[in-house]
Amino acid sequence: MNSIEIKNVVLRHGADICGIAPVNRFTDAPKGFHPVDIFDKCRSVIVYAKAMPSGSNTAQNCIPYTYMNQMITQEVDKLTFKLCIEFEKSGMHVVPIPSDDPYEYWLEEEQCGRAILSLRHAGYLAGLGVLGKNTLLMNDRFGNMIQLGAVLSDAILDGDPLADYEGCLNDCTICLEECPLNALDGKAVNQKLCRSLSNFRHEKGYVLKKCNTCRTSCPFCTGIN
Ligand code: B12
Ligand code: SF4
Ligand code: SF4
Repeated sequence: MNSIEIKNVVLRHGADICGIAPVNRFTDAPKGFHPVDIFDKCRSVIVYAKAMPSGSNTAQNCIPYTYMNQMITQEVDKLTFKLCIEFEKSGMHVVPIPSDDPYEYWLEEEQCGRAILSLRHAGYLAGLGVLGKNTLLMNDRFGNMIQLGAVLSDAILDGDPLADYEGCLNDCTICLEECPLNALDGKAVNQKLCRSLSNFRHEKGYVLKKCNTCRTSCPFCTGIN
């Protein structure tokens, strides 16, 4: 399959956007978190996303958004699973990247985790958007309301151009100001602070998304106009 055929397969299986990043674009990935550290024959990273319905953003209660977040994560993981089956049938060797959990890197004291591959960076390198000061990837059509997924492939494929649109306005600091925990500095998120709300542990054992303010307060939450 060539790059166009691959992207058509991904879109046909339910992704809203798809792009390809040749592995040589990942030179600045931290050691241990480069696609080749996961799959030594990786030549291309196929990155895609599903747009998340935004109605739950306006709920006064965190449960609808928590539910949507769980569902879209499962949807993207199911999509990745189906793509692996289809690509393998065509003779391609692919390695899946989970959309969220699990990952191994974990600093307990700092409450800081790191996925085997940063999907935000992979999405940027595949032309799916630009990184905002809230650290999220924003796409021109769907804003930051996208759930990312990826597979690593041994095929040498044509890369998509990087997004050429502007993301954050220079003087915009809404997400930094609106974060209730001051967890953002414009470049990274303090995970220990953020997790207390974004991954709030309810006494019944549920993990609730009690905060998504940096996402929803962004003027480009659902698209860049
Ligand atoms: C751990 C994690 C978190 C952590 C850390 C978030 C973060 N910004 O990294 C916490 C718990 C805080 C979190 C919260 C949320 N998350 Co989260 N999270 C992840 C997860 C599982 C791993 C991300 C990770 O490893 N971060 C740690 C490292 C990579 O980040 P870093 O330390 O800043 O990295 C630095 C360097 O190491 C270097 N670097 C690292 N890798 C690479 C690679 C290359 C090529 C380069 C050049 C550089 C580089 O650059 C960084 C800046 O210096 C990803 C899924 C995934 N596989 O990517 C989802 C993910 C980032 N989360 C997501 C979402 C939606 C959220 C929330 C909005 C959920 C909510 N509450 O509603 C919040 C948003 C908070 C925020 N502003 O980040 C989405 C983002 C979608 C998007 N539009 O960008 C993702 C991609 C899940 C998905 N599949 O879509 N999350
Ligand atoms: S999810 Fe909430 S706590 Fe975490 S960085 Fe965004 S606004 Fe701050
Ligand atoms: S709120 Fe403003 S600064 Fe933050 S990500 Fe959105 S555009 Fe960028």
